[in-house]
Amino acid sequence: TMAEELKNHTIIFVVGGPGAGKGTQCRKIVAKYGYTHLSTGDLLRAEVSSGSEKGKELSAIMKKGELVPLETILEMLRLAMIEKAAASKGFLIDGYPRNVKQGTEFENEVADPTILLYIEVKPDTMVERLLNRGKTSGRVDDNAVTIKNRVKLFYEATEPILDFYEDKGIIRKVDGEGTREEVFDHVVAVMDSLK
Ligand code: B4P
Repeated sequence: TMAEELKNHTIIFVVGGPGAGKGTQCRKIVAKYGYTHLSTGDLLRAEVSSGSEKGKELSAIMKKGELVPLETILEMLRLAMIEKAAASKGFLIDGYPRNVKQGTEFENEVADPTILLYIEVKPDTMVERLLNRGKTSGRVDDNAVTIKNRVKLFYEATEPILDFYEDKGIIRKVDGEGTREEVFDHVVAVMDSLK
């Protein structure tokens, strides 16, 4: 089963608001610790670039700043994890879970997460960084209207997962407000505590 296959793998959920720096910090973790980085946003954008019918539906959802259906995203993640399991010692699951249901379904169908790394930033910081990225990213969701929706949805749907995982004792919060390097110093402290 999937759970057996992943028994010796560390699984880290990387959670934070839009533009909190999840992808940025994950790339730094990969460079230093060699984990396998799976970004749900990147998986979705890859499907969109393929030009498939499904990709068109996904793009429309992302453009509004909404969440794509749970089954779609979980299946993408599961397949990517199976593909990489043999060559990997651990996974950074970046951008997932976005709500409690995504978390519980992952536990049912894949495995239990080792920790949840929570990158905490203020809403103003999210908006500022994403508007800045929007100048060059070409992403359909990096515009003022969509950003506002994404931030709102984060506080409504994603932040409440902290209560859920608090009880499990796996949350590791880091301050995401500093420079990329300052934030990474906090992340390193968490990563080093895992060994
Ligand atoms: P994501 O791709 O996850 O987008 P994100 O929240 O913008 O990413 P991130 O936090 O990684 O920001 P980054 O490091 O790039 O999701 C996009 C969409 O996909 C969602 O809205 C949703 O529609 C869909 N989706 C994704 N996962 C889903 C799921 N599980 N279920 C359903 N739908 C899902 O940083 C942002 C910017 O800030 C960059 O320009 C970066 O250079 C800059 N930055 C980073 N750290 C900085 C720092 N310390 N100081 C200054 N700038 C910094």
